[in-house]
Amino acid sequence: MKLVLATHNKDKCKEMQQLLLAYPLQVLSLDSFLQIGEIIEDGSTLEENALIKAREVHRQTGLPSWADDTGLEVEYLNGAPGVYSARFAGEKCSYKDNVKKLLQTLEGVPHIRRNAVFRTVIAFVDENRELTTEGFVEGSISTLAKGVGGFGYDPVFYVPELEKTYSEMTMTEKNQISHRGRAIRNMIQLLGSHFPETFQVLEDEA
Ligand code: ITT
Repeated sequence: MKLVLATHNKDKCKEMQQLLLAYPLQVLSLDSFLQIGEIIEDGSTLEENALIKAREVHRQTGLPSWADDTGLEVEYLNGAPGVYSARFAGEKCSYKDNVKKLLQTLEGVPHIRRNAVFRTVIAFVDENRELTTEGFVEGSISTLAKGVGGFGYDPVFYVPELEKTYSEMTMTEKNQISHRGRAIRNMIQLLGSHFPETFQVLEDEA
């Protein structure tokens, strides 16, 4: 079975590919479909945006498509940047710009008020179905960036259970516990009932 990852974000792509490797799939990225340019994400929720991306890539390729929309919800900011996480510091901003803006915005805010949730919605679209699943992780925004791995807000997203930021984890470690890892495993389980031969849940994953 072919599956197109409907994202222009190479970092998200790598994490998704790692978890999909175990299944008999031909995973394609948008590098194989250069005609697909930027997709306007004008939904007001992660679910709407994930579906917009998966539908558009399915429409243009005719293949089963899988999209991820992710947001960081900071309690002190009433859930911002949320669905606007990519553009928190402005259009065309870098990961660093976003992290800098977040740390500046939370300057002086005490630890107990820095709670945050990282949330991912995965959408799968083919000619017969539209499916979505979610995964989230509760953590907090650290006062300093820490670690060298990951991408985006990873250097400042602190996971209390592991006592480190996402950037202090390997990709495998992050995928085991992350918002994206959870959403992906939920989608694999759901697809198991639609495509049992392809998405059998592996023994040690169950
Ligand atoms: P696509 O829409 O092409 O998939 P995107 O980068 O715009 O790529 P999102 O809207 O889902 O993707 O992500 C919003 C931003 O949130 C993203 O640009 C990163 O800055 C950040 N982000 C997403 N997943 C993350 C993760 O696992 N760790 C840290 N930051 C993440």
